[in-house]
Amino acid sequence: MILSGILLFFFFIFAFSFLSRFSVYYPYLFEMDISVGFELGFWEADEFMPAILPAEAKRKWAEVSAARNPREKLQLMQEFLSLVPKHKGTAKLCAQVKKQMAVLRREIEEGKRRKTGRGGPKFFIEKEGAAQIVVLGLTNVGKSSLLAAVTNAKVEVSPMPYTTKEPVPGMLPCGDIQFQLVEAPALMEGAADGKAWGLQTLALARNADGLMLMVDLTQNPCRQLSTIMGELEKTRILVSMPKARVEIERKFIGAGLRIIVFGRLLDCTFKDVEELLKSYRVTDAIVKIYGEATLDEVEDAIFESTAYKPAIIVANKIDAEGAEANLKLLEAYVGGQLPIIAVSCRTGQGVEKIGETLFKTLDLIRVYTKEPNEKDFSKKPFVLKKGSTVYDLAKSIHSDFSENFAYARVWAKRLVFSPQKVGATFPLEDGDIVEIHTK
Ligand SMILES: Nc1nc2c(ncn2[C@@H]2O[C@H](COP(=O)(O)OP(=O)(O)OP(=O)(O)O)[C@@H](O)[C@H]2O)c(=O)[nH]1
Ligand SMILES: [Mg+2]
Repeated sequence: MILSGILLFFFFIFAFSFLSRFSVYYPYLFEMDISVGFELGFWEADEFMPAILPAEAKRKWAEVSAARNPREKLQLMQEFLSLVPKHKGTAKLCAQVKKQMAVLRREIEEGKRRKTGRGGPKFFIEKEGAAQIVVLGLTNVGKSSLLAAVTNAKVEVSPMPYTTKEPVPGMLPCGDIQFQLVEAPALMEGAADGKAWGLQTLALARNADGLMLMVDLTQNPCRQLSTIMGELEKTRILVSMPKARVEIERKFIGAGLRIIVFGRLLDCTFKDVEELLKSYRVTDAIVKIYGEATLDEVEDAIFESTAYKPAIIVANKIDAEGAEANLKLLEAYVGGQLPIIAVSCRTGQGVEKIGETLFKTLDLIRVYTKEPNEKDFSKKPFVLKKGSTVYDLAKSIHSDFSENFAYARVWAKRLVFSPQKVGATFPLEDGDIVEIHTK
C-alpha cells in the first residue's frame, strides 16, 4: 500500500515535469507539428530558461538601452555581461547579448572602413516598391539567376560558390505593383554565430518585409531548408506566426509606459509586466503583447525582440534530373506550413507565380485613389496591409491628410451603393477606389 503510494507520487512528479517541459516549449512551436520543429532544429533543451538577474545587471541593461553610440553601447554590454551570474539559466541570454556585441563590432569596423575609404560590402538597401523581399539560400542555389530572370538587376551568375558578396536589389513587376527582391550573400551553417557576413545578412532579413527561402532541387532541399531555418531561429527571426509576440517601442523620456495586450497573459498580471519592465528601467515605451505570452517572453523581448517575417519557399532547378523527386520530399517535409513554388531560372518555368504568391503571403491589398474633382482614379495603387482602414490610407498618403480628414467616398463592387460615403474606420479591400475629402 505504502509502496504503491510512493510509486504514484513519483509518477505524478514525472508526469508534471514532463508536461511542464512542454508548457515551456509550447510558445515556440508556432502552430508547427512538434516533430517538424525538432527535425528543423528550432530549439534545444536548455534554451529559453528564464533569466534571473541581479538588480545591478538590470540597471546596467537600462544604460545599454539608453546608449546611442555603438562604442559606448559595446562597452556597457561588456560591463553588463560581467554582472550576469553564469549558470544554465542565463546561458541563452549571454549568448544573445554576445551576438548583439558581434554585430556592433562589425558595424564599428564598417564605419571605420567607410571613413578611411577602404570600402567593404554595403549591407543596407533602401526599400522600394510594395515590399522588400530578401532572397536567402545557401550558395549556388540560383539566387542571382532568379534576379537575372525576373528583375532588371545586373548580377553575376556563376558555378563558383560565394560569387555574390554583397546584397543586390532588383524590381520584380507584379501586375500594377512591384516587389523589391534583394539577393543576400549566401547563408551557411554558423552564419548566426558570426561566420563570414552571416550576421549582416541576417540583419538584412530582419529589416525586410518578407523572405524568399531558396533551395536547390539537385541537392537535398530539406537539409538546406533546415540550415536556413536554424540560422534564422538563432537570431530570433520566425517565418511562422508565433503564439506570442512582444514588441517594445521605446519613447522619449516622460512619455510613460503603456502596455497593450492584444491576446492574453498566461502566468502573470499587468502589474507583474509593469514591475518587470520598470526593474529594467523601461519606463517610457509602448509595449504591445500579441497572442498568449508568459512573463519570460516579455523579459526576452527586453533583450532582443523576435521578428516575424512572412516567407515563401522557391525551389529552383526543377529542370534538372531528379528534381521532381526532391520536390516531393520537400513538400512532405514542409507539410503545407509555407507556400512552395517550383521554378527553373534556366527555362523560366514557374517564375511567373512568384509575384502573386508573395502578394498573398504578405497579406497585401491594392487601393486606388481619386481626386475629388477628377473622373479617373490613379493608375498606381497604394499597397497596404490587409485590414487597413481609410485612415491608414490617408496616413500613408500624407500626415496632413489624416489630421484634416473629413470623410471619404469608396467605389467597390461589394457595396450596395457605390460610391458610399464612409468614415475613417472603414475597412478597405483589394481593388477599392477611394476619394478623400479634407476639412
Ligand atoms: N539546371 C539549372 N541550373 C541553374 C538554374 N539556376 C541556376 N543554375 C546554375 O546554378 C549555378 C549557380 O547560380 P547562381 O545564380 O550564381 O547562384 P547563387 O545562389 O547566386 O550563388 P552565390 O551567389 O555564389 O551564392 C550556376 O551555374 C547556374 O547556371 C536552374 O534553374 N537550373
Ligand atoms: Mg549569387
